[in-house]
Amino acid sequence: MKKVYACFCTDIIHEGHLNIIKEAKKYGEVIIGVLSDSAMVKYNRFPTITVEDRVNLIKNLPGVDKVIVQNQIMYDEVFEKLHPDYIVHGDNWSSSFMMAIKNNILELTKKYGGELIEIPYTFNEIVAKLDKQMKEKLAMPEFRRGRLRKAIKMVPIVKAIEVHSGLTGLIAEKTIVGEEGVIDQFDAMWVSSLCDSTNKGKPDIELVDMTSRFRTIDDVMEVTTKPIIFDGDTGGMTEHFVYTVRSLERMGVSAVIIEDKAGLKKNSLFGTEVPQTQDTIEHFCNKIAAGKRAQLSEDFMIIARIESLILEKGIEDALERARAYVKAGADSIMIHSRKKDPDEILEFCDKFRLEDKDTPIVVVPSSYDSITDIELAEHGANICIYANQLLRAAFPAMENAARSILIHHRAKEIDSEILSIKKIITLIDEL
Ligand code: SPV
Ligand code: MG
Repeated sequence: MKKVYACFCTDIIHEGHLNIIKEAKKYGEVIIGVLSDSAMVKYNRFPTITVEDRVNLIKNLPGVDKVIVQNQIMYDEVFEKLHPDYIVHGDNWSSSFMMAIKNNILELTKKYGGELIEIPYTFNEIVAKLDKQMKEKLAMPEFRRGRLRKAIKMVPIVKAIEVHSGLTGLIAEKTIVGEEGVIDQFDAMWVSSLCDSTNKGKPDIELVDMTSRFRTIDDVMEVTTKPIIFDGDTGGMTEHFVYTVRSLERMGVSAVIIEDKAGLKKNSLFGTEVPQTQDTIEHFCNKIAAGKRAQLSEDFMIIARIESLILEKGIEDALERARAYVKAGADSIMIHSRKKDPDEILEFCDKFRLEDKDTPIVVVPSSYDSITDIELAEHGANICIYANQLLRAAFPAMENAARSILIHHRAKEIDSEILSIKKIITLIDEL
């Protein structure tokens, strides 16, 4: 009996999946791979049911002989262990990341034998509707809110990218790479105070009020499903912070990060170049505890941000604060640095991990940008925030376009460097 293999990355079964099974059955014993949680995340399909439930769902389908869990998007392990005679896949290799999968399968068939059978991808109204419903479920506040805690458990390190509008939200949501056989995408979004303020032409000094910051969150949420980490600055007065926590939870935000500064907050990347005061441990702990008491949902996270290294108070001060903030109820801690090299961040992470194995650590490698998120994960970091790169990329590109038009008295010279008119009018899908 020949072995026929197909991999499913889904929480629901529709005609397309049944078609694949029907086709596969013609060739022999049908083995279906259920993509694991961590691999599904990379595939832009955050699981809404457990892997066990997905296995059971598929086990009971007519025509299926065996179900296994496929741990990686790529098929190497499947070929090594199973030696399938046929791989059945829909012909939806439209994007570069899907092509990476096709190339992987073709290479493996050369090495191990076996044949790829491509069948026309089922695309009809019902399939499209089911697909859309699944996406919409992911965007619901109660589901989105819990996604960050789940993601921390699923991936080696949660990669968050800064967003400040619907458009940047779409970039965070949809950008997927498939280079060198590795499929990757961002796991979460960061609503940065620096970028949200700068985008509104205002300084990063807690001047943009919460109503306006929430408006940005809403714009992002309208067009995305990924979890949101909100930069709550100092959290303001404790009496106000408790209301912010409730509002963020209700919206479906997954976490707020508040920093231990007092008085007029300036951006951390100024360091000691401008006067900045660190809050007392006691006062900041009270703020964290009040936020935790106000919280109604279980999955929302309050993350305490330690500014000791920014203010040159040293690692020991940072560690002392980390301990106190965790004790006060912080679900996670963020450690920040504006040094060019990552040494002090790594030293902090290593030392903190020796005494606390569980509390997630958040890092923001804006200044120390030579280290990779993979290396930071090896030192115990759980969330890596790329805090300002989208806005920093957009500004010089926009300024360049404005200058070119002024210099040449026309737009022709800049045209080849900017998005084509055809692309801009079709960039956003209509419902
Ligand atoms: C932000 O992005 O607004 C931050 C990170 O708080 S930093 O700008 O480095 O302070
Ligand atoms: Mg900020």
